[in-house]
Amino acid sequence: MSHANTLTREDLEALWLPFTSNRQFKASPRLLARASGMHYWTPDGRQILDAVAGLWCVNAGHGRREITQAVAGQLETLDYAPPFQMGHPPAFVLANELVRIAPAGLDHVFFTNSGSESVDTALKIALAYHRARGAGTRTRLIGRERAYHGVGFGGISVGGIPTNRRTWSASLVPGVDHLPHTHDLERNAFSRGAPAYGAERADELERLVALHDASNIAAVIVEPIAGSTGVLVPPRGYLQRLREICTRHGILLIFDEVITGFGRTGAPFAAQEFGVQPDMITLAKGLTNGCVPMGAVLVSKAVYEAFMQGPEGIELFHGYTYSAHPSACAAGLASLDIYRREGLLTRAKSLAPQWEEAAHGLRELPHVLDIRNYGLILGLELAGESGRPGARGFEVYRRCFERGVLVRQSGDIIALSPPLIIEPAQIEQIFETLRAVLRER
Ligand code: PXG
Repeated sequence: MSHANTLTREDLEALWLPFTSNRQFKASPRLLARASGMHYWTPDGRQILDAVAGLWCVNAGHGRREITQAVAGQLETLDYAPPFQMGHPPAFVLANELVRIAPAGLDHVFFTNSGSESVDTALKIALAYHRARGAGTRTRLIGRERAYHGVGFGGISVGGIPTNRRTWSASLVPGVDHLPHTHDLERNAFSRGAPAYGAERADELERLVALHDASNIAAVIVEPIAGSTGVLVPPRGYLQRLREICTRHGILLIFDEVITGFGRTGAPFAAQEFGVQPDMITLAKGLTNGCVPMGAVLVSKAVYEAFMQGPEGIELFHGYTYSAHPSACAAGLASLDIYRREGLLTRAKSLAPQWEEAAHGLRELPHVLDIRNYGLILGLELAGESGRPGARGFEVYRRCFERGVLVRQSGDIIALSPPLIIEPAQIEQIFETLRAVLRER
């Protein structure tokens, strides 16, 4: 094995990279060697501005000593503790800290190790909740087209990604319906913030209730802003309407805030930003600033209490070896501390006007079909090359990397979500780079 900085083609072979074109990558790999603040460095010393916070997770920027020291200290003090029928203090402290910043009424926390696990956990809680209340016929789950809820069988079932549904079609969880997505270029292209049109798409839920009867429906899960499938911002009034319909029919509403959580929209959680109260929120990513894998489900008092009314014994037959792992709890506590001290959970709000202005300045460039933004999130939709879907998006991604800016590509859509510590000059650098790359083509 060669030194990490001089990997040969052969050294690349054993690793099967996730969500990656392995053959293409191994033919021309992109490697990162270290990171600090807003930047990565490649093994040959090139500085890369991180415009995606790693993968929507490094909200306080890279290499934060407070976090690495807290994790090291925790591992030296208590490296591991079994989470079943046992506890350790940082787990309780972190749960309390999360409840403190969560929307009022979401008073309980179940820990997982990833967004995918958080989603599957929330879906299982929803089903078990109805059963605990004697409403065991409520088994149907409702997701949405173009939704990404991770890679578990539950998540890909309520998700709305055609590739998942094609590849694993016979193994998806039964009894799932999908709401239509809200993406509407015709009416909403170049919206600034929440688009004006499309709230009525929430009414599709009424249609599903009429079809199946509410007594068979357990929960609806949506990302407040869909991230992975290209940054789809909810039309004004849409989430409110979903909430009203769920409430009217006793259906639980789950917000998947794996991406929108921890300040991305300008408030701690999108639920607060949009003024809509879900029954559960799924979290991961920014929870530990990306340093240690961890996820969580925030649960309403009503849902939690329903479990506590049942017979004595284990109330929820669910959990992970690494639920509330001490190192993750330490990373979570240190991250929340930084977020609070540096005002990062609301900083996106003050930067959003500059972000929006700079983003919409790309409007007249070649191939630009849409620009959509919210908080410190951007979706830049490009016209695909004919017969080669995703090729233009990948080329823009590749060229930005060559010019020292890391962006994220989803088909022909470029997504941006920088660390929330970003400075105005770095916002300019991101958009100047995109401008130069788009002009080249
Ligand atoms: N829910 C949402 C809304 C997500 O965005 C997950 C669940 C799953 O989280 P884990 O931790 O299991 O990966 C996610 C993950 C992208 C991209 O390119 C986004 C995610 C993952 C990979 C790529 O935007 N989000």
